Amino acid sequence: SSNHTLSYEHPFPADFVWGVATSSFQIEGAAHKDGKGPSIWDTFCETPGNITDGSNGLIACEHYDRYQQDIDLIASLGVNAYRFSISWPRVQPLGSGAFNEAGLAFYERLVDGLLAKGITPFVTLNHWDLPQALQDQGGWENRDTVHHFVDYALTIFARLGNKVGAYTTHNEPWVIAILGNESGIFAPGIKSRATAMQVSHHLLLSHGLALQAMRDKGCTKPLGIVLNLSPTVPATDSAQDVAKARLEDGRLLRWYMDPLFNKSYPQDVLDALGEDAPHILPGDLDTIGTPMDYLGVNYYTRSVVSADGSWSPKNSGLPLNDMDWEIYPQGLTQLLVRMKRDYAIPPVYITENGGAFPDPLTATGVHDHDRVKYIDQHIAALGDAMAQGVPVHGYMVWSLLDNFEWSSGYAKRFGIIHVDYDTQQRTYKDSAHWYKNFLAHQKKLNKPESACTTETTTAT
Ligand code: PNW
Repeated sequence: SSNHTLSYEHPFPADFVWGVATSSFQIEGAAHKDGKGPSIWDTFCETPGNITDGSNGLIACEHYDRYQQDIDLIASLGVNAYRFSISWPRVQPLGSGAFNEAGLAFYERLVDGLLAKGITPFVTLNHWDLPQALQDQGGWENRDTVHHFVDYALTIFARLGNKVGAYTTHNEPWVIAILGNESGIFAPGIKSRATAMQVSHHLLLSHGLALQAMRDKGCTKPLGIVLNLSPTVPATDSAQDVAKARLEDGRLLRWYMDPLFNKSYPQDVLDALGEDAPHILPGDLDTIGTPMDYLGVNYYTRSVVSADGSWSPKNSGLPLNDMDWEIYPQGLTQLLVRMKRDYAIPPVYITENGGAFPDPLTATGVHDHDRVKYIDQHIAALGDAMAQGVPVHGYMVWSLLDNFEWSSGYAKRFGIIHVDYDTQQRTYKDSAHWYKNFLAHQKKLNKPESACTTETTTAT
């Protein structure tokens, strides 16, 4: 059974944000419904070989039509926050020009439905599904996209306004830039380092401009960005591995953290890029360094680097998940403590954490004890970071539902709630039961009068 007690030993503050997360393309389906335009992921799925199981986002979890049922599920967990993303081409089919009322109305219904249940909406504006029409004009490599994004952000703010608990500009700019435009394993499938780095610069620039524009229009809610981060360690202590790990840390973490917090790109990465470095206009770095209200961190695993590329997680000795990612909870503590040491960080939210595990649906449910253990250990690791003074304000599990796992299609399941893709039936996994019990226990710790022990816990 799910009898780990690690995380239960950490009393979290009463106002701590506990949530679950999803993204538009991965759950909504309804790819052509009510005027939605195509995104680069719709296009990417059409090329055989791009998605392992040949699937696409046409139906996904049918969340667009089942959103009320999903709100009820979210509420049943006892979380106080839900992180989701808005599909830009659903609200602006071509990414510029006319907006689509049906799309805007959908997200307004979703936000109102969450608020009615006391759940705070955390809205991500860009979780990768760029309108295809903008990609046809060069996508994020084209500086015009930056200004289109700001228009889109302002339209969302005009509609949802300060009802939303927090806005995120971009989810994981490293993934968009590097996996989408350097290795090309994600949409739009481009393989050019120069393009990737220009994309990363424009994502950061549009983030800063959107923050300024939204605040100018009266946004009082926390604004930030979400980065995918890991501690990056050398496979051996050879000088070559150590140097390569330093550079990869520069490309993953310092390339984003330095401009966001110190208004500069790391010189070692710029030197290594040479001709592939992005074009930066005067004033860009000031814009990118616009102060943020919070930083979102997605944490899954550590990153091990060898100069000759020979390292494999399979011989690391650590347990692996279904993606072959190492399970390394202490990496979350290490990462956060390092970030606090090296940067003047604002409040941090863990905006994604979780894992894919083989999850057979049996007659007695989905007994995903590996996921229970994973989540438990990572919440405990978060508690350890907070005990060392890292200002963490929230934690969200990836993901509410099994969903479209990008290049892996539906073959990899990250949900704490199982989805049967034939019937669209949702079923609690043991991890959902565990999370619900954990949250109820936290609530008890924070209400001493109703706690069953005589010890009292004071919320900070
Ligand atoms: C994140 N990597 O993606 C995304 O934000 C989610 O949409 C996704 O479902 C989740 O993590 C699980 O994959 C990533 O290879 C995908 O480094 C790949 C990587 C990192 C993040």
